[in-house]
Amino acid sequence: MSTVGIAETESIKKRVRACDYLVVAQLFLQDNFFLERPLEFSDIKPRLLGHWGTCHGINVAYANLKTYFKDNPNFTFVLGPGHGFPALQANLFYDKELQKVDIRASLDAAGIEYICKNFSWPDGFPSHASPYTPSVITEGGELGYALANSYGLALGHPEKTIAVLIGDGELETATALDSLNLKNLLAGSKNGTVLPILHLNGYKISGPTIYARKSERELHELIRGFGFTPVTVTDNPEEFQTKLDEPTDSPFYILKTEKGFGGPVHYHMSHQIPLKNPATDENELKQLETWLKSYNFNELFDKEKGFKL
Ligand SMILES: Cc1ncc(C[n+]2csc(CCOP(=O)(O)OP(=O)(O)O)c2C)c(N)n1
Repeated sequence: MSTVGIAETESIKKRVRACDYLVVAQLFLQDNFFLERPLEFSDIKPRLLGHWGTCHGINVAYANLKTYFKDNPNFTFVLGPGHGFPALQANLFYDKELQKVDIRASLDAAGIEYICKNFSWPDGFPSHASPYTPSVITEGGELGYALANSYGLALGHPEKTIAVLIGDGELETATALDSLNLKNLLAGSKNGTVLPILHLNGYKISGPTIYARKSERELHELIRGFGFTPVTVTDNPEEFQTKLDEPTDSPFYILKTEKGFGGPVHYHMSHQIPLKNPATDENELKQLETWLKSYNFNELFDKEKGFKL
């Protein structure tokens, strides 16, 4: 059984909802961040640039791992797909990490307006993780290094636990795939623990990923061949927490999500911006408003009192 109770799994669900909302708000909105009036064309950023598809899964992984390892000061979360930056930014904001380096990112209404308006904006935040992002150690655009970096962080630090989220497209890079062999090099008590998590959302940009097209048996045997034990998790926090808590020799987690889950489409078309013209197309504007409202953010956040999680 998981050491995390019902109250905490409920709070994980709420945190994921809040961060999903903050992702969509960052990608699309330049005003009306709390939907206090019907959405208008002028509320939408003139140039939409960023990635939605991977973000729900990142929010799920972040919320579950941060909750499970909350009492471990030596825990680090490493994110491979740096294009999922709006999700990383939402979580850094939520954990007040962003505020430590930028006081404008305060955990209140003004802070939410600040991060949303300035995402992918001239002189604001970039669209990908960058050296301006707290704790980022390599520029976020190039896939492949997350696992190698994680083993590097663990090297000579037995006290450390590093969970690393690797995209299923990312694992197709030679760098990421060969980095699985680092497990053998770094075995032993002098180094920390690396917990790889494959984000199996099925697509890389417009194409299916190889790992999502393998049978479960073939994928599991591949993972076992590298010396890990495959453990499948979904966005259900009760299950995720229980699996994290199960004693497993060298676990390799497989997080199964639908790419773009929660948005208007759940597949490769959701990789970047799933609605192209909400600033000019009435129908798309309505779809965006329905999407934003589906998170019921006002139930999670009060402009006066802050988050109610
Ligand atoms: C080395 C490298 N090759 C190609 C790209 C272009 N690229 C950006 S996102 C992406 C797809 C990533 O797929 P995945 O890792 O599965 O992430 P997700 O589907 O969760 O977005 C690719 C190929 C890149 N950023 N880096």
